[in-house]
Amino acid sequence: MSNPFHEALFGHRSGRDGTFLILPDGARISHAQFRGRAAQFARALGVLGVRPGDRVAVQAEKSADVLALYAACVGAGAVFLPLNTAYVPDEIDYFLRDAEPALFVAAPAAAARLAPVAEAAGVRMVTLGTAGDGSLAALADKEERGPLLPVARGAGDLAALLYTSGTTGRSKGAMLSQGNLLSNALVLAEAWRFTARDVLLHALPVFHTHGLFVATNVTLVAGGAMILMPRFDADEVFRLMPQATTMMGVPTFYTRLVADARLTRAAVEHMRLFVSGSAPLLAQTHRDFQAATGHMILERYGMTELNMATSNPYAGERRPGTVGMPLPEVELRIRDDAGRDLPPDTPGMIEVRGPNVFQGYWRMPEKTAEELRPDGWFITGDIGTQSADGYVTIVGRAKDLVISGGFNIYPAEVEAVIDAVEGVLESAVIGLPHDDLGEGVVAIVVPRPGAAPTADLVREACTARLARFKVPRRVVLVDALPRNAMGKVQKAELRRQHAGLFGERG
Ligand code: MLC
Ligand code: AMP
Repeated sequence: MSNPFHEALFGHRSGRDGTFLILPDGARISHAQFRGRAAQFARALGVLGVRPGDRVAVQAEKSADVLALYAACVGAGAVFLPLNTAYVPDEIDYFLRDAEPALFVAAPAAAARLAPVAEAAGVRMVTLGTAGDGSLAALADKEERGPLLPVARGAGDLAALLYTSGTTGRSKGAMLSQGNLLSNALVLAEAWRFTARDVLLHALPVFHTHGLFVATNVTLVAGGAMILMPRFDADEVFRLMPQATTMMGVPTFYTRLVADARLTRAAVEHMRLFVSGSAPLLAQTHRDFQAATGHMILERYGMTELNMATSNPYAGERRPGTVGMPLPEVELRIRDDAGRDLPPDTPGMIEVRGPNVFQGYWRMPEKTAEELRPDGWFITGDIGTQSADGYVTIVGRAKDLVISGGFNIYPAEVEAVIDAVEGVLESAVIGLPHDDLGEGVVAIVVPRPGAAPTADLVREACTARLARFKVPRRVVLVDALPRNAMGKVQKAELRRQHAGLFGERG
């Protein structure tokens, strides 16, 4: 039976047995062992009643087993729905009700607090730990490791549902097909010259496009290996780097490495490629990294709905401050508000079309219609320019979005929580320059007349209902918010007024 995506990730490696995963303690898992574990999970999913097309929601800590569960979903034709490990029960509640998964996989440590959430949503819950533990791992252990006959799936079938917040508050599930993921994996592996000899230092989370699809799929189609670090930790990066050939990271990884005296030419001697994305890499960081190591970081641009859209060239000029050129098979255009194509170097809305572009938002046809044109062009919400020789530069965002350490925060969601705090009249959430995270989340809060809500109260309310990375690092109380003639809060003005709030290193 045919399942081209499964075939690309796992098929061509059959009979070969190189290493796929290197764990921080040095343990190795070969491609064949990984396929065996994935086959066990796929069979366990069948036992649990998961059918092709069903969603499998997963909020579990990074581990070899989580990746094997992802691989199992590809083979079983299930739709993988990874969730940020920082999400709190209120947030999980929304995803379970909206996606209606057949199964929810939680971390064992979170089982007690999430079981009632899953039960209320009518979703079966199992657990998966990082050391082969959890009820799902126990079920998988009982299954055969022998080769899996993958469920037949085509390019248009859904492979994953990744939530990305909306500017008006409700998170939207971006539907990614097998064809979307497959085309991007093949294009990137080729563009960045990944081979079976590569060893990727993997310090990203595996619940987002960057760590899951870009890093993992590219390594799998190339038949290479990954050093699976639980999280970014500079000491561990320097300890493990000598075994690696490549690394992918968000800009915060690179600013932290650049600030570290251990970043030298000798330390990166074995490396052939450093990739950055998910947030803007300062041209200065690019230059500092090159001065310390001799390496030009390769910056690329993408988003959940698109996978990767542009990349600086592997062999040609990697231009600092730009995100390079559209990838093969990907079309990109820059337009003004009236829908006219703009000349080179003129800022406008970036639109993208190609086999990488998602299938729409889960059960939100109106939202889909707002952003995805009938002829396939996706309106990114990013403002950019393109030079005459093709290089794209992101110069701003039309969407109200903060990117902190590579995680997206939608102000509307945080403002809704703050506005419900007793004594708060209204609020505006903005991102301000932050040396470590790129942008730090700040809440500008107007108290009700006669009330005196404290910054602590506001932060506590946010902590109870939102993942920690969304919680404002600073809360500033003001008498009124600046508004334009239409009554709209002027966030650009707020960002200007408070620009220096996070001094050195936030
Ligand atoms: C952690 N914290 C953050 C944060 N990460 N706060 C704001 N922004 C972040 N990104 C908070 C924690 O909740 C905690 O808060 C405190 O900071 C310290 O936590 P930590 O775990 O020690 O943080 P650290 O390890 O330093 O994490 C920072 C980081 C990490 C940058 C290494 O966030 C990270 O790995 N980011 C990668 C995100 C990513 O993969 N993005 C790709 C999206 S895909 P408290 O209150 O408890 O002290 C995409 C498409 C594309 O965008 O183009 O790729
Ligand atoms: P996400 O929704 O998490 O996929 O985030 C996608 C957003 O991250 C894009 O719309 C951009 O605003 C931003 N982004 C990704 N890569 C880059 C980059 N290299 N430079 C600037 N912004 C980026």
